[in-house]
Amino acid sequence: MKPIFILNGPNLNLIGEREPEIYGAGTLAGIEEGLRKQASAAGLEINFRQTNHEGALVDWIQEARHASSALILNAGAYTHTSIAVMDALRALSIPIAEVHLSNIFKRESFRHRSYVSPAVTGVICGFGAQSYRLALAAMIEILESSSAASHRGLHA
Ligand code: CA2
Repeated sequence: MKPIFILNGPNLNLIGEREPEIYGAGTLAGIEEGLRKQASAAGLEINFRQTNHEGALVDWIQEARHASSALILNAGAYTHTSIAVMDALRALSIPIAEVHLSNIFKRESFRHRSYVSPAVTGVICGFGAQSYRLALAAMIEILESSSAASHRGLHA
């Protein structure tokens, strides 16, 4: 099975250092470690990355088309601005989860619009680091049930 890509956008490298009341006290490295263990308990690997650059995020989403079995994406502020990220996502045919640490609908109105949501399988927000764990659990279930179905000859 190909790894599950977990891609993080701008400023997510700062969580745990600044604004803990919004994003929690945990670091991105701590989130990564927990997700790696969760995936490995299910016999799966993750490929976890963060960038502050929109083009890099687009390149990685394109890479996920062939190199990953599923994608978990926290596009950070690009969620609310990036048609390029949305277009890249629309080229994927793997399951995709949009995650946010904060409940974007409880915050400023400019955060209520997501260009990512229309291009993904599902959205989880507002549970802090647990948003990522819930998204990974959903991706693992989807992959397990589609691999079980393909073993029974139900899928191509
Ligand atoms: O809640 C989320 O996960 C967000 O994607 C986080 C983004 C924000 O722009 C989105 O609206 C919601 C921000 C990432 C972290 O930004 C920080 C800025 C200052 C200090 C610490 C983190």
